[in-house]
Amino acid sequence: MKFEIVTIFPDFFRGPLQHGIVRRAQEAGLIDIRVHDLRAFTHDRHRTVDDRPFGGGEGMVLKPEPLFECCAAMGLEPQAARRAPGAKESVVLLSAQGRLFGQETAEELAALERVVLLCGRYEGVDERVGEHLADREISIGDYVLSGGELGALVIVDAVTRLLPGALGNQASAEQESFSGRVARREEGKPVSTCASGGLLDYPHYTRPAEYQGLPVPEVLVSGNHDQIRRWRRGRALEKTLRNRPELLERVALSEEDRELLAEIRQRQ
Ligand code: 9D3
Repeated sequence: MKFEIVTIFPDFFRGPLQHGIVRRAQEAGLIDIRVHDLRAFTHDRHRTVDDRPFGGGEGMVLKPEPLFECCAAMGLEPQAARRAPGAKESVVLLSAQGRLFGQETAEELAALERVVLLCGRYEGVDERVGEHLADREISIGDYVLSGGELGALVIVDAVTRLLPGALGNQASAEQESFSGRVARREEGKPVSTCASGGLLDYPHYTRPAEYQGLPVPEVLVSGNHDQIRRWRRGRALEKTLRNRPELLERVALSEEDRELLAEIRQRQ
C-alpha cells in the first residue's frame, strides 16, 4: 500500500510515523509513505498556497492550483476510473466537512493499492478540489482541528493495521479469536470497530495482583475460564452501556447478554 500525503507541513510527519506498527510495516515493505510539500507546486516567489475567499468572509482558503498540480505530477488514474468499482487508487480530502471516518472506511481504503491524502488548512479548501480532484472527503470527528494533518495520520494508522502481516502473529491471532464469535450486523458483516465485536472492550489487568491497596478482580485469578469469560462479557456490556449506549442498539445480544444486562441495570 502506498500512502501519499500532501501538506504544507511536511515536517509534521517526521516523528509520528516512526513508531510501532506503522514503522514496522514500512520496514517490512508493506507500506510506503511519501510526504509531498504542497509549496513545491507553487510558482511565485512567496510560494503562496492560500488566498482570500470569493464573496468575502473570515480566513483564507487553500488555492486549487497547487493541489491539482501536485496530483497531476503523481500520475494518478483519471477521476472517473478512481470512482469506478474495482478502483485501486483513491484521493482523499481531509476536511471538517467530510464524511465521518470509521472502521468501515478504513477497510475500504485497506483494499486499495494507493491512497492520496490531501490535508486541508486555513478556513477551508477551494471546493473544486473536493468536487473534481478528490474522490472522497473525510472528517475524523466532530471537533475543530487546525488542519487535515492529524486526520491523515489517523487514516494511515487505522488502515495499516488492517493490512495482512502488519500486526505481529500474536496480535493477529488475538483478533481472529474475537472475530470468530462476534455479533453480526444485518448485512452479515462482522462489527469490527471494537475489540469484542460491537461492544467496548472489557477491562484488562496485569501484575501486581494488588497495587496501592487496589486488588485485581478475584475472578481473574480464579482459573475458572467460563466465569472469566462471563465476567468479561458483563464488564464489556456495562462499560458500553455507560460510555456508548448507542452501540448496544446495533449489536446482536445473546440470551446470556440479556441476563447480564438485567443484572447490571439492577445494580445501578
Ligand atoms: C467557522 C467554521 N470553521 C471552524 C473554525 C470551520 C473549519 C475550517 C477548517 C473547521 C476546521 C478546519 C480545519 N480542519 C480540518 O481541516 C480537518 C478536520 C477537522 O477540523 N475536524 C475533524 N476532521 C478533520 S479532517 C480535516
